[in-house]
Amino acid sequence: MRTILLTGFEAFGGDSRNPSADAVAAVAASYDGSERLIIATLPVSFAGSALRLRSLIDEHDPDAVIATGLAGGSDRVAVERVGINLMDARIADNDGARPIDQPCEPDGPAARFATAPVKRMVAALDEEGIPARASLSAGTYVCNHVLYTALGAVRATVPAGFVHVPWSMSTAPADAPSLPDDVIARAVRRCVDLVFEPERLEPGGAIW
Ligand code: PCA
Repeated sequence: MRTILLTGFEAFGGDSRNPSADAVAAVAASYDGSERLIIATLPVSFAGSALRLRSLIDEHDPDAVIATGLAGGSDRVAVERVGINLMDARIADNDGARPIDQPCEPDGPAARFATAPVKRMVAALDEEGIPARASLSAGTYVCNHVLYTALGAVRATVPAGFVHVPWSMSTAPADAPSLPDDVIARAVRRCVDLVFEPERLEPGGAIW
């Protein structure tokens, strides 16, 4: 049996909940797949999230890692392709840290590509009628930091990736785009089920 580490984030920015943690908890509660699923809620802290993630990886030696977080204002699930070596925080994290134009890892590469099958995951969500896209930027806040950290912390053979979710209907501020809570959980579950699959070679990307 293989081990999959699946993480969500605690609330931040004055919110009382984070739909990523809700979705991860829902996936764990109903998980009937064949792998061992380890779930965790990461702190929205640059330093704290990386510490916790590294200690989870040390403790469980996962065969795959999927981290999830909220992209408030997005109307669809975004499967991230790249983590960049940059912290540039528009708001302070939950520990009060607000790095501006600092590297996540001073000696790390400029970027690390997700090793989870991004296009396959997006195609599967499309097929289920769940709005989804592949994303070329996870931002420069704690989610990007976690993606970048995870990709550097696991062995090269371990698929790792990040899924940004929109607001859920039960957490969205008035007039913000959202998806039903159960749809977000289904999207995360689908990504968990596909994490060991090979990537699909099909055209994608953006032409601006
Ligand atoms: N979203 C933030 C950090 C935690 C979360 O859920 C982000 O996109 O960086």
